[in-house]
Amino acid sequence: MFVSDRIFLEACVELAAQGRMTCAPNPPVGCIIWRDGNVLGRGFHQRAGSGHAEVNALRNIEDGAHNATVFVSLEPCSFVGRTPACAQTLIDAGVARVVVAAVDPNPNVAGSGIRMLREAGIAVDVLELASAKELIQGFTRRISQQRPWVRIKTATSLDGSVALANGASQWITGSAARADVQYWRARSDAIVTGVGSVIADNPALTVRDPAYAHAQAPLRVILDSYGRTPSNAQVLQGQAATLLVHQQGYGDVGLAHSAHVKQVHLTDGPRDLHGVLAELAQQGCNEVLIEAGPTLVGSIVKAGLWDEWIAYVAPKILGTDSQSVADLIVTHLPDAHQARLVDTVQIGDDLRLTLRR
Ligand code: AOF
Ligand code: ZN
Repeated sequence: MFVSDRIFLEACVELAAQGRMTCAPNPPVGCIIWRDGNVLGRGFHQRAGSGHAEVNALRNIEDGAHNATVFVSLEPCSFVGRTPACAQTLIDAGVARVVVAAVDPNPNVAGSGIRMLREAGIAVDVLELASAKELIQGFTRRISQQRPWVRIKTATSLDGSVALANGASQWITGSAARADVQYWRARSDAIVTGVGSVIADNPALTVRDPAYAHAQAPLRVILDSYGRTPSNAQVLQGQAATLLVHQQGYGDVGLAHSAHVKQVHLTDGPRDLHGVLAELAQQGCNEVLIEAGPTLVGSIVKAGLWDEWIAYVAPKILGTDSQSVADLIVTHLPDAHQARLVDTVQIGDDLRLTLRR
């Protein structure tokens, strides 16, 4: 191992992030090929079904990658899927050494890519970089737990309210915070909300910032037990796909008027949050964003089904005649739902907290 291995791998992680908004359901992956002090090629995985990072990095090397060192943020795959096995491609290219930042959690790979390379006489080092694991956290959740990485987004007053008791809620946080939400929408594979929010706020749940024009439009998911989504709701319009989740026996009338709108029925309806998340995982969602009111946020917290929370906090006080961000009751302090603060940043006049469980 060399001191520079880590630096190259961190660069691979950065490269991989370029594919983050387009590569789902596949994980983002970045690859750098190096020989005799020169970077020969670099590549990232852009879209499922198209070239893997390693293949894209090899593509433009004129005299081949013989004896080269390959840095890659994820273990090279060992199976022929939509594309040929990268481990075999690297063996065929005659590379000397492969440095991997994370093992592929896909049970079809799970170490077998590394094994293939070693059996072919290639030196392989696995560094297990935290940033590389974080990069694929959604993919890992889906592949190993059959549910996506669940990220809650809320915008509250300083005292944790999302609205006044009379329902007035628009623009608690400022325009910079609202613009920042576009990033989290763009990197999500689905945006989930409840029908109550659809009726009250009529959100479009789309990515509109031109900076993310290249992003795959996230699936809009409405938890709507009894089919109450108004037929003229914004979430049913536009190019982005929408999924309505109903209870068995409800919600069939008059909504499936567009090729972009699909309906799914769960036996216990959307209150079966495990069922909802399993359905989204089934549809290839690695990361989902919950943009919902207190009822849904409360249910997710009570069920312990969130991974990350992006909390925008405005320096405003709404007082007691207002609605808490999460509809739940805690009677004993030790029973409080505990989160871990991982990042804080000021965005415009507001604060953005990133929390993990
Ligand atoms: C790699 N390099 O750049 C990526 C990998 O359906 P396929 O053929 O595209 O294969 C997808 C699987 O390949 C995916 O589930 C994951 O295990 C691995 N992703 N592997 O060697 C890459 N994106
Ligand atoms: Zn591959």
